[in-house]
Amino acid sequence: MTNKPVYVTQPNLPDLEEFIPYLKNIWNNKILTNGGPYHQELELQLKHYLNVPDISLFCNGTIALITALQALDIKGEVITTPYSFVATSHALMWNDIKPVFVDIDSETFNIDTSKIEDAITPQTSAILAVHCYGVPCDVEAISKIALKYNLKVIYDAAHAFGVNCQNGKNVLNYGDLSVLSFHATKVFNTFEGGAIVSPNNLLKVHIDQLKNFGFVDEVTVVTPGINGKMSEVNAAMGLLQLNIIDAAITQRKIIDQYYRNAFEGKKGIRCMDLSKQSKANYSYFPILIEEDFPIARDELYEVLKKDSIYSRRYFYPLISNFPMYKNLSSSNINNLPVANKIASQVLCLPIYPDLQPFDQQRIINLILGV
Ligand code: T4K
Repeated sequence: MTNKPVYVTQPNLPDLEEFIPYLKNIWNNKILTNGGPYHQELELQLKHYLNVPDISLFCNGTIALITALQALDIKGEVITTPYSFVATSHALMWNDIKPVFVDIDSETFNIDTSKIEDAITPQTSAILAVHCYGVPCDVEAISKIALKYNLKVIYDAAHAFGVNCQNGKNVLNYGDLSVLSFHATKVFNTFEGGAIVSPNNLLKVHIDQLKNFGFVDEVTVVTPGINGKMSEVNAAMGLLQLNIIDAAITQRKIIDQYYRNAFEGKKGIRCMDLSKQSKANYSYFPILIEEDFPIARDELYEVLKKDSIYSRRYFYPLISNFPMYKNLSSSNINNLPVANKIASQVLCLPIYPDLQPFDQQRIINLILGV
């Protein structure tokens, strides 16, 4: 008998019965998109839940990233991390901006702020940093550098829904803009979706124009905007997600702690340090398979796969090693030793609220049994 497959994640869904009345409403009023009532309600509720000045909903995080760069009129070169999902750098390429990769910190896996200044040139206009796995970047250090060199800061906060920094401050309130993803695989999902968090309403209004073809009113187009709007079905899903998000994060925390306890003291396995945040969302459970583990990371990946456990090597390969980036001078392996090493050791284990204790124990037993 083969084991039931366990994937790295599984979307957290509200009861289907709860979704039906929302669908009925959508069917009745026939407003499917373009800033309808559920869209407006979700923006309002998210603004309160996340405690942010302003928020604009999007069809996904990637279009939101592309739009955030346009909203701040970023050009030339942007300093960024190679250790992320490709969408981070792709958003730069879609804006004809050159990514300049800086190595990552070996503890947080986020951009190493001590290396940013060396990468700044007269063409540098911004820093695009990622709160990888929901672990906050060194936001204070990034703010200081940005101020000194007059750079804009955009945070790819795709993983950082509801996260607070070590000082208790909301991670989404740092930088000029923060971008969230509400993809099915995220802690908070709207099937597909995303958002930009703005520090003021002026910027939000500009972003809302950019995501709606540049329309200001029925006959006025002020900018070559894109279609980045979130539909009513996605927004309705978001409203229901808000009812279950706290319970989901609590359940993730239990799973996270169970893994940590199981791997404590195990030679060759390093778990992420979450002490850099006062509130975590436990969106991923990455472990590093270090040199003194009995087998290599890829072998462990195969051992799990053979038993229908589908862990993921987020983020391997590094963005800088993909064909469209590898010829950049900053992609050179000598410039990114830490990122290359972490990418070769990382394995993200299944974590989601519905992960059954039996399956989690199965994963742990397989790992500890090698
Ligand atoms: N910036 C960062 C740092 C990001 O991580 C991402 C996205 C973005 C920007 C862009 O945001 P979006 O434009 O996506 O909103 C997944 C996601 O597609 C992607 O959203 C995410 N990051 C990335 C880290 O992971 P894949 O290729 O690993 O997805 P996939 O389809 O293999 O899903 C993983 C597992 O999840 C599956 O094995 C099974 C499960 N799953 C997946 C889906 C889609 C489900 O159970 N149900 C589902 O509907 O990229």
